[in-house]
Amino acid sequence: MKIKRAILMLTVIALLVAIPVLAKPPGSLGPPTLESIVVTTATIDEVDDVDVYFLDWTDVEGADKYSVDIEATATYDTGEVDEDEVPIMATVEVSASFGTSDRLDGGDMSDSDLNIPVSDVEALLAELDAALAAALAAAELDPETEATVEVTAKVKALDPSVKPTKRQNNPFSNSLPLP
Ligand SMILES: [Ca+2]
Repeated sequence: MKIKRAILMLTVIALLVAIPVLAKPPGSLGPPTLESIVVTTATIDEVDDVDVYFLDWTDVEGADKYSVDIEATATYDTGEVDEDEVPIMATVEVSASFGTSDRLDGGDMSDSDLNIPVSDVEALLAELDAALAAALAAAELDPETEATVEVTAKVKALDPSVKPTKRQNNPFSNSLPLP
């Protein structure tokens, strides 16, 4: 009986010690000022005859506005294999940033959602195509080499009232694939 209680107490102490450590991700420049976000929704919608990706995420207390990064990644086979005969893959990535302060839907910049025009994402994919072509050419690979393309969105909360404001060290959300 006594042993059980001792183990329980040790567990409680371990939790108390672990929490402040977990609050600061390793390698960060300072403590994050705002908590991270979970992006819950990425759907295609139509607003005023314009096709948009509708992104929705969890509210963050104290957030003045939010920044959304769209990342497009192409993964391709380099035609080479490692020592275990496993094909060596390479990736090319491009990204674009959007912010709730640029929203055109009449909402508030602190609203935790955003419409991003599909045409903006298509422009990013065109950029990715060009970057992929350049990478294939540099590696002297067949320009028709097939690539797997994934587009994801991630969000972070911003609070410009916090000084210094130069680079806000808030954590990014999960990366949610766009449909
Ligand atoms: Ca929301």
